[in-house]
Amino acid sequence: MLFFCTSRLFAQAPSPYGALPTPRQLTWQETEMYCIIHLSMATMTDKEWAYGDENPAIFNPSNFDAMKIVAAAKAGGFKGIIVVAKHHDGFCLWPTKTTSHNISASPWKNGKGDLLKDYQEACRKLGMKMGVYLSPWDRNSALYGSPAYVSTIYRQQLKELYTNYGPLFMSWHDGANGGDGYYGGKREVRKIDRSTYYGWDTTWAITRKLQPGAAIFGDAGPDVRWVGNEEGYAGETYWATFTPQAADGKVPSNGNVRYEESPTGTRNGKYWIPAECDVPSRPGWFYHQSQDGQTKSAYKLIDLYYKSVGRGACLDLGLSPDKNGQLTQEDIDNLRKFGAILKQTFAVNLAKGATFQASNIRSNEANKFGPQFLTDDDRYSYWATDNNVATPSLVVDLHHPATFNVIRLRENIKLGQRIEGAAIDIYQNGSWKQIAAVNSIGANRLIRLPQNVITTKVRLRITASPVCIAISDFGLFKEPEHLSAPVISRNRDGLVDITTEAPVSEIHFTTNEGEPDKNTTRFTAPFAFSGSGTIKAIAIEGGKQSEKTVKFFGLNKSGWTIKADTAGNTAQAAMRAIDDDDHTIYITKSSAISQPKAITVDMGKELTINGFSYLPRQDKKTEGIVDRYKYELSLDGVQWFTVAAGEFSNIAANPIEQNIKIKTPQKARYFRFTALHVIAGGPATIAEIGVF
Ligand code: FUL
Repeated sequence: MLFFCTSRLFAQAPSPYGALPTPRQLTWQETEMYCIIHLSMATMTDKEWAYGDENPAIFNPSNFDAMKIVAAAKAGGFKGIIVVAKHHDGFCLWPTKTTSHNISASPWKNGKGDLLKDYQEACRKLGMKMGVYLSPWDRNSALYGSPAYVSTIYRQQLKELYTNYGPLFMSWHDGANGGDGYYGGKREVRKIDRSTYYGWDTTWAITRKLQPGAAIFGDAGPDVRWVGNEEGYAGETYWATFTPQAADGKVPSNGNVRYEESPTGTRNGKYWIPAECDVPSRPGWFYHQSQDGQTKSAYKLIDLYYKSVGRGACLDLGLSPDKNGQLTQEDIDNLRKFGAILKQTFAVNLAKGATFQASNIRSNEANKFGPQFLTDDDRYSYWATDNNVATPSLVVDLHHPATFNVIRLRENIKLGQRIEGAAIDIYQNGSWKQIAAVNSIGANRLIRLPQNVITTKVRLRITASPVCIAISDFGLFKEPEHLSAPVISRNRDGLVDITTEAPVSEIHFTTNEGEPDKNTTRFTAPFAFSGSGTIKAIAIEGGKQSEKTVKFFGLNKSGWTIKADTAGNTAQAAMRAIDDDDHTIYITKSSAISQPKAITVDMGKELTINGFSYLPRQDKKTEGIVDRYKYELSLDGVQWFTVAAGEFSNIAANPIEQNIKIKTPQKARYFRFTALHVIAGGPATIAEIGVF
């Protein structure tokens, strides 16, 4: 009798460990993948951020069909969408009562249209979730910067969205805040204090009341944190727990976080705030015709999937309808292909039907805590060990040789994120051989091996955990075979090389915008290409063809010299800006803080210039990144004419190469790039500057 009681006592579930997810966060976690859709004023003006002074008359996406866009996302395996209802320019895509700067002032459907309604309807019909993005920064509003903006406009807009367009699974609040804008005609710079201005606690209380199921996204949470980059990946080791730290030592709020810690999170962090990995499917968030052909390929998306969802975060992929309101065929095809690859990969769990032998089962109660729960497709039923067994192992006997390259592990996160180390072994030639190791598991861990392995037995070893374990899933999968796309590179002498991961029988390419296939030029040795243009290549092996690689090159920089550096730095240091090496950074002298920070280049001969490129530093730091510029040309280095000036929008969060076309091509031998404003003050930084 006594024995019976004790075993009943032991049979209790393990105590939860650390911060825990709320039911709302669990639902969000299970969503795994959704798309954020940017179609607004910036689409019409071909910018990444519109300024706020746009005339609603230019907004007319005449072929917009929400069903088509939502269906394309669904075909990609995405389970929801987030609609950008208002971007930084302040134009509202629904007929709001808060401002006349909204869709009813546009010619679209004669001012009777409502994009949000259309999306809501499409989501309902297609069984997709919907969320909203409402930019706190509003470059149109005259009131922006005053308390009245927050209370009578921003919160009011949220109330309209929450009341009329639910049910919402997310409320998305981005961190880009304050700066220059139209502001009702004032055209000035408005700064706000990110930690106090928006009064987020009051705002979020509205969200909780009107849309209790919506997970709130912000740089520091409260439900979902930004992963700290717009490249679509979480840290290789990833914790859903997070203790946000403010950059300035104050209490962190939305837009005020030390982003260095965001990809990884905080082991034993104070709160459960998992990360969302947001990444545009094209280089920018908005559609730009000049970026056609640069959509991330299906296999590039697959790579990001493993680095986001596969590390325990969620993936938020940006879709960018064009001026007519349509996704390009290329974007639609990519989504479909991506969805098909995922479906095929995860169709069969090769571990189903295997015999599991665990080194320990909690209180010996296999029916309650045994490893059979690992393959039942329930994220919360689990194998657990006794309280004093934190590093158990599990032998999975597949009974026959199986081929796979993906291993899936999940913890029952209702009991927290517990495990700190795990290794996978396979049985080969009579002994165990380790093939992978990770430091975190969490909601979902996909280990993608570089090659298939074949084995009859797999062993999971938990190598570190502060407490007993609660694992809910073990899966083995095989990705469909595919050929990796080639890599195209050019050296400083203008020689182009095209390489592949593994040897292939043929590589074909084009240099004239044409599409490569087995009939276009075959690559046999590096070739000279010093002009500006796009090279596209494919690999062919055993009847299989790879995805194509597309690489754009500016004019070759050999022979270029630094003419003068008005920031007073040495020419040698400034060469880093034109050394064709993305990893070296030129930093102008800090003594030049108040002066314009410029770099002047002599290209050695007169050339026709169509535009220029600026690559910001690629080392994950934002100091000195130029966000307002002037670009001048000269034939003799004495007389200068300005051919472009403007803003590099969103360059801090998405530091991709900025390609600026000048209105009419010009002849010049010299160019001067001036930083009119840099992020975080101080000197300007340049990874590369080029012309095309
Ligand atoms: C950022 C914005 O500044 C970008 O334009 C984009 O909307 C991205 C999703 O969020 O904060």
